[in-house]
Amino acid sequence: HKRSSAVEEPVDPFSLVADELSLVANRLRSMVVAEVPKLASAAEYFFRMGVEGKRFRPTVLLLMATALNMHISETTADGVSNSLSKELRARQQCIAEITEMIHVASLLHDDVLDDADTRRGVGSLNFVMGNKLSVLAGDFLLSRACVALASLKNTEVVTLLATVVEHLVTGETMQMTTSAEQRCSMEYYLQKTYYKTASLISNSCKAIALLAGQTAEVSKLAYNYGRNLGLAYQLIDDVLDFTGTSATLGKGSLSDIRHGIVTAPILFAIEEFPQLQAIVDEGFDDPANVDVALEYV
Ligand code: GRG
Repeated sequence: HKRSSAVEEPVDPFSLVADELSLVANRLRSMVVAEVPKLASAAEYFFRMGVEGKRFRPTVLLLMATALNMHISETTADGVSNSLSKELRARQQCIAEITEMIHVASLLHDDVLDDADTRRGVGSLNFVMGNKLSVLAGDFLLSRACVALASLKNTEVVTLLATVVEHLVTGETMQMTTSAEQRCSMEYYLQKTYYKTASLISNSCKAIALLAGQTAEVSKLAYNYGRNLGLAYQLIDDVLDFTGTSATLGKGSLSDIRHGIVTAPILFAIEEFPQLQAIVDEGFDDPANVDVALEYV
């Protein structure tokens, strides 16, 4: 919020880092150039202008960097420290780039697993270039992310973000292999959601804090902030799957329920209307069950 005016007007957080986001987007385009033409066009597909997505993660990370570097910029009157803070900011931008490459890699693999045909309002990469190139492009992006991560020469940060990839795979596997008992458990849903969505945001926030030389205590706060934000982000994403349209989502709605995946809106609806439980237990292969569940949600 603006503090100068008497009436506080909300500020669009994206506008605060808009210029830096363009810089990050340009750098990303140069970081994902592959040698072989087919792989090159596959890898750059979601970094093209206009299909870069919401860039939520880089935005959060750049804002986090602004907040956590305060103590450094406030004490820098001389040129030397100023160049140090510029170098720090460049390293934090690198975290934003790595995070986005890991995120896009996960989207490419996810669309293959789900056989999705649209993403970000255009054909998914698997739809346009096939499953094989999509998987390889995802692998390629992960490799480029690893190389960028290594260039930061900070083993704690490498470990954090390498572990995130394990978490993404774990969350996706949990979603694919849910037992009947786990299907309607809020605890299982939150654990899966942490792995699938919140881990990338929380651990990259922590990496921003560690690079800023923050204490373990502050780094933990950055992690907790990212964790809660990530969980909230996925909860909203799950609600939008019920309430959104192809135009607002950039892909079809009701994807979770049609894949038989039980998300928070259904879990909350069961709490309020216990009779929904029997329908959910029967499953959503029968389109009539989908319609009944939608009524309750
Ligand atoms: C290869 C890293 C890797 C992982 C494989 C497939 C898989 C394991 C994980 C899938 C994880 C996944 C897709 C989680 C969903 C996270 C999520 C909320 C995606 C949508 O994020 P937005 O809305 O997308 O920020 P945009 O398009 O705006 O970037």
